[in-house]
Amino acid sequence: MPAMQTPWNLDSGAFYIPSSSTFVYSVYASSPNDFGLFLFDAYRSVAMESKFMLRALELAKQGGGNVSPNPLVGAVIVKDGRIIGEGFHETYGGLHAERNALLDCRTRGESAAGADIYVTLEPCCHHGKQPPCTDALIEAGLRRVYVGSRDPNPLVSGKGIAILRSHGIEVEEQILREACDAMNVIFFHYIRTGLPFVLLKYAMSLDGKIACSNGASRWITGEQARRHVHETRNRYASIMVGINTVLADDPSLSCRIPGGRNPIRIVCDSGLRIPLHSALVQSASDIRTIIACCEAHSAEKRSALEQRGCEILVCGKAAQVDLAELFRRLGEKQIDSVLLEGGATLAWSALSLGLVNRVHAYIAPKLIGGVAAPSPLGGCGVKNPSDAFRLVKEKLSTLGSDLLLEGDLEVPFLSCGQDPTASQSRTESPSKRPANHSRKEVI
Ligand code: AOF
Ligand code: ZN
Repeated sequence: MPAMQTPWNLDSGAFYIPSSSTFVYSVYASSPNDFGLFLFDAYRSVAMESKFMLRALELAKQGGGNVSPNPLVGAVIVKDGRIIGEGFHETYGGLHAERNALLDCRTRGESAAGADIYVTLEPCCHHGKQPPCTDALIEAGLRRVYVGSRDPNPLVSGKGIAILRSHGIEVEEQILREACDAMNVIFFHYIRTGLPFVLLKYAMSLDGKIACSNGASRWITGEQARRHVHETRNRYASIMVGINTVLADDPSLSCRIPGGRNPIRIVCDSGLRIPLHSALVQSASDIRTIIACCEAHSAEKRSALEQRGCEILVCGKAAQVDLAELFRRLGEKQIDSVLLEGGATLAWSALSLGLVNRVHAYIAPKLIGGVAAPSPLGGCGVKNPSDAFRLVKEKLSTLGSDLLLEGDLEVPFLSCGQDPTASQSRTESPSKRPANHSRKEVI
């Protein structure tokens, strides 16, 4: 994330007046009048609202990796300009942020009656694993609720706010909404589509190679970039690779940062070729491992894999895994996010089916060369640069001597051999799109 420009100092509560406001401030400072006072107060209250919502955002992020497929939510209770309670959604199925903040109030011996609460997501109003947060806020006698994002969950979606208002609680919406929305991009996508949010990640040399022509790939990027990947693994529910990557690299796909959490490993392996001695199968009884395959597979191999703790998911009757079906089934299993780590065939298939939402491209300042050295995307590619899949909201950062280019996909759907002029919109559900591939490699 780019450094956020804030007009205040979080620690001291002091104000920094941006240049656009200098005029207003100096008018007020040189000759205080009602207009100047009004503007200054308005400015201060916006800054205070943002300051408390920023704190709620900080709290919410602490739930990262533990609440999936629920959203990250933080809450701060404020009375007379002072924080009297804080909380966040800590674990899936556990207390919601608002109830944790109310609990914190009680622990501190404070009363939330007449206080304001800042919450990054609209309070829920339904019975799920937890009772409605709206009930808790009404019972506690909160005066005002400041909300970041609306909850797109159809069970909530505006109803939570309406219930609070109908009980005489003031509700202010869209406080730091962009930051609150961005924090829950995975939840928003999952709750709207039922499909996991897919992040395609690859590390390549400056000449676009993910390995040398002999297959050697350790390491293309440096330590900082690799650590960043492990931080991402820690936040994503699952990590997926194709069988060719398993056969070439024998990866463990674990999260190797202190206190990190391993994502569920998923291998796209149409013919169940994964070796029983591979690192993934050997550790399948410790780390959940799903092998997606086609109907035509050996019953003997399947049972050997199952005995070692692998889950077998049969997706499609054709010779290759039906990726659209696989992602739908993963969504049904409450897997809300997939970190797609290659290889090139699987990455192209997912991209061309419109299943990829975001890309993280790590670029090392190295030149590898070699016609046979692989690049991040296989498949048949587009026929014209104007048909290329485009990234939007792109951002470039440095990690040691490597670059990270990230961005979101905003693509027309193009499958191999399809007339680009007949391309479909990405807003259409991938499950309805034709899987018109002419891939030669097998995943
Ligand atoms: C909130 N505060 O901290 C969270 C909310 O099964 P449950 O009871 O945990 O409910 C999950 C749903 O509640 C989730 O899909 C989302 O709509 C909302 N999450 N709401 O007010 C919270 N985590
Ligand atoms: Zn709730």
